[in-house]
Amino acid sequence: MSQKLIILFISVFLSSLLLAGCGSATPAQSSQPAANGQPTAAASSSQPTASGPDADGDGIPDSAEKLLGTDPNNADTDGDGQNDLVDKNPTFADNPITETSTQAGFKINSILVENNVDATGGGAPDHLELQVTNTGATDLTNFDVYYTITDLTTKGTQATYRTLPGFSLKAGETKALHFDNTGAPDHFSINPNSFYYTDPNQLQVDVMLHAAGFAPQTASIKKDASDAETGTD
Ligand SMILES: [Ca+2]
Ligand SMILES: [Ca+2]
Ligand SMILES: [Ca+2]
Repeated sequence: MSQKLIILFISVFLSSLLLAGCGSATPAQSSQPAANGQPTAAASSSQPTASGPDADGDGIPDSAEKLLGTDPNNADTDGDGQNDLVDKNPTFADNPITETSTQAGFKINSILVENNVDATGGGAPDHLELQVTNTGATDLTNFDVYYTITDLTTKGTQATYRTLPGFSLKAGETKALHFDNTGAPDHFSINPNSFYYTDPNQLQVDVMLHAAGFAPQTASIKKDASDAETGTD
């Protein structure tokens, strides 16, 4: 009897241990994957909304920059010196160009916002492009640009200021100046979330180009609604 009882007690004890083990193993297993898998997955899937990738380190996740219309690759989208996170109007800069010189050192020959072509004459993706000629006898450097993009339907305007480091024009030289995100020489970055790329309405683009010590030059062009590739603008 006592042996049977002992065996019974042992078997009950072991069974209860096993049951308890199973009982605790089940939650442990469900919490283990939850700890090893779920939370990781949850963390990575919640990251884009909680913090998410922030390519330019301005404190605004890339996904939020898209919603805000700000540049995920530029901490100061409008170039006014204020970080996107603290800028009350991060897509609109006041024009800081205060040049007083009236000497015309260069001219803008043409402005394009669509129907662009590459160097071989083949079609190139739509982008803002200026063709500029140095009309003087002095090499020009220290260019900067201020451009506005206005939605002609909603009348909303985005305004950007940029210095153009590396862009220069020798006396008499003609060059194209591009605003896109190819990173090629004489190509300067543009906000991929700007009206230019996201707004299907007709847009008005106004550009002021400036070289230090010379009169700013301006050019304007309309970009067709819905990105229609019509006309020769
Ligand atoms: Ca950012
Ligand atoms: Ca940014
Ligand atoms: Ca800013």
